[in-house]
Amino acid sequence: MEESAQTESMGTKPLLRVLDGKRETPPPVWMMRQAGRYLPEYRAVRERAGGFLDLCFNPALAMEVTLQPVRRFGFDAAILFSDILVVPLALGRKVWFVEGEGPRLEPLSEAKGVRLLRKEADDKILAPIYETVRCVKRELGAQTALIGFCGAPWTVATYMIAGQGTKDQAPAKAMASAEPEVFQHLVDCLVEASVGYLARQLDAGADVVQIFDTWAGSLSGEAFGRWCVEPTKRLVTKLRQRKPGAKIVGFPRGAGKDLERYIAETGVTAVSVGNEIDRAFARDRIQSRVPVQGNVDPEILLKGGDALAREVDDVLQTLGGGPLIFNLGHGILPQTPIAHVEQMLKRVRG
Ligand code: 1CP
Repeated sequence: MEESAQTESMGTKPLLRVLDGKRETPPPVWMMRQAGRYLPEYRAVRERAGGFLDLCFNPALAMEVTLQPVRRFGFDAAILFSDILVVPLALGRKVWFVEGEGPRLEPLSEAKGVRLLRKEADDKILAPIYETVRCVKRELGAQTALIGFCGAPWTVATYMIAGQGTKDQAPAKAMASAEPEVFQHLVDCLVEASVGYLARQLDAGADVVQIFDTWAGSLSGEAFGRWCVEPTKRLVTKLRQRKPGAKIVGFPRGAGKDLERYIAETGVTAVSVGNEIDRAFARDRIQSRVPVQGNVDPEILLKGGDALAREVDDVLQTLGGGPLIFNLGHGILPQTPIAHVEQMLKRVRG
């Protein structure tokens, strides 16, 4: 019963058809960070909610901000409103957000702290997020896909070790090279917790999940294999053991040419490509193997005008001949005018 209902809904959602390897004209569109500060209706809810985490853990309000960009722009997908740092929170770490600055965590600088980490996330803490997924799912139209997500083990580990965002991920890199077995334990905990977290989002109704490896670009060579590719591969494999056929989009931002290795080894269904990726390379070496999502430059979306028109046309001309999910190369910038998003959509949809 459930199986046939799922197959039926897959047939009607353009984004899921692309993930099955089909080409759609026009391509389905959504934007990374599509719920956020550039929207006045988001800022209004955010003010009502109190802190950022209060918003993430309030299913009624999180549902509302998840749906806002879909209502306003008719995007082909909604992305769950939450954050990658709820996983460390569910692993028992302290996490908070400083207004105007960003996330803060109690840093994990010592081996002892890492060894004491639990492997299982506390599902009681994450329950409101699964409730948000169920609520959003009920409200979405038959054509709109629901995307769940988590951070990749490497990226989440960089925040857990440093206690905040870092330019070059130096604290995590230092631990990974000085005490690789300690760092491996942290990554292993994150793989386990993330498998459970994504499986529960899929159980609650997410159609697809995305793994954000925002800081993959700070790894190269052997370290890229050990801390980006290998944990992602394990996450994908274990998730599919629990949820056979799960659709998984990988986003190893900044991976450059290592993207080939990432898709060959991790088993992700599709990849989201950042702005560093040459579009001809993405077409010839990546899209020939898996569907591609991306990669309008958020800085050009901010500028708008002719530059934006050229950027949209270039994505469509280079990548529109194969399975493409039209998106940005990274999150929308908060100062972006709404009119530029409208201009982009009009150009994509004709
Ligand atoms: O007060 C606010 O409104 C804070 C801004 C904000 C928002 C809107 C944060 C803080 N997180 C979010 C939501 C969020 N985060 C989503 C929601 C869905 C959507 O895309 O609309 C998603 C997918 C994320 C994922 C996320 N959080 C990533 C990976 C993607 C990326 O953008 O690279 C990362 C690195 C984070 C950590 C984080 N959370 C928030 C900030 C400002 C940051 C980055 C901080 C830093 O590196 O210093």
